[in-house]
Amino acid sequence: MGDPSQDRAAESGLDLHPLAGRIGAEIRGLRLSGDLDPATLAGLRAALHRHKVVFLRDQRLDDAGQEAFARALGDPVAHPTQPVAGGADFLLELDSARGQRANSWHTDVTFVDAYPQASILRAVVLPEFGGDTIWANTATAYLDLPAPLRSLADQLWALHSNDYDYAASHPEATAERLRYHREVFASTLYETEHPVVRVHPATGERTLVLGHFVRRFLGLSANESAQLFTALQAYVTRPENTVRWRWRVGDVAIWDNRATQHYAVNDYGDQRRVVRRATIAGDVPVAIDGRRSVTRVKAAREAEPVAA
Ligand SMILES: O=C(O)CCC(=O)C(=O)O
Ligand SMILES: [Fe+2]
Repeated sequence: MGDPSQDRAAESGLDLHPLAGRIGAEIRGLRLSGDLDPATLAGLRAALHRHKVVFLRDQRLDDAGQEAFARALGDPVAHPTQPVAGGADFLLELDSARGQRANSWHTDVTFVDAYPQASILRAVVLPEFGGDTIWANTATAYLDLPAPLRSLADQLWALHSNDYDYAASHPEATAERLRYHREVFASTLYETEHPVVRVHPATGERTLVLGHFVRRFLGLSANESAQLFTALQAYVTRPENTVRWRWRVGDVAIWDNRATQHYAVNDYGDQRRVVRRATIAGDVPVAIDGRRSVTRVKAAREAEPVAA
């Protein structure tokens, strides 16, 4: 478990500038690469655990540089269903021209049990204006819950799946985007049960595990689940609990995916926006009572009947 005084010492080598009251800091004067020394890497991890998301301007990494840095930080993993970006080993590309806009609150890949512990995102092509990303702190959100809601959350489990109704949450989606969701994103169906409150293995903090992959809560009806989800999720996304980053090409954001959610603001119309992401392998969440998340379903989707 992280020792806060050791974490402070590890961070002391970094030029850290907090950006908002509860989450987010910019690190200046550091060039990310595969060759960072162990003390700098320890500092980065400590900063990540405290600030939840850190930003580094003007890194101008290429794919190989981003991948080398990811390997230095941990064990990179490719996305379980989406293809690796052209020319890369494990990077995922999100391109607005393909309708990949991530404009709903989520924690990455929570439809699997050991979802990534961290994500590293680099801005490749940006719109002239708009296209910011917002992150929210799921540890402070937990602390904000009034006592009765907190004890409810402490006992609650949720089913997460990648098989959600994309059209219902994205009414503007094109037919091509819907086909991509069905045939690529949900080509293998996952259903995983996670505790709504997990204990962060590095900090000991309790964090909320919610976001857009939640289908329902165990033991509650769809209707009850939807209402309770809205009530709990609202604590995550309160403006006081967030930080917003105005990207410049070459910037890198690194977030603790065990203690955050994020949302890519879709306010740039048909301008192009391309980002590339590396994810670092995570661990199976542990609930307050010691029980662990379980994947119940991992199955190839059956081919849909093709309209004649
Ligand atoms: O496009 C962005 O800013 C964030 C996209 C996203 O959700 C991710 O990279 O995990
Ligand atoms: Fe994401």
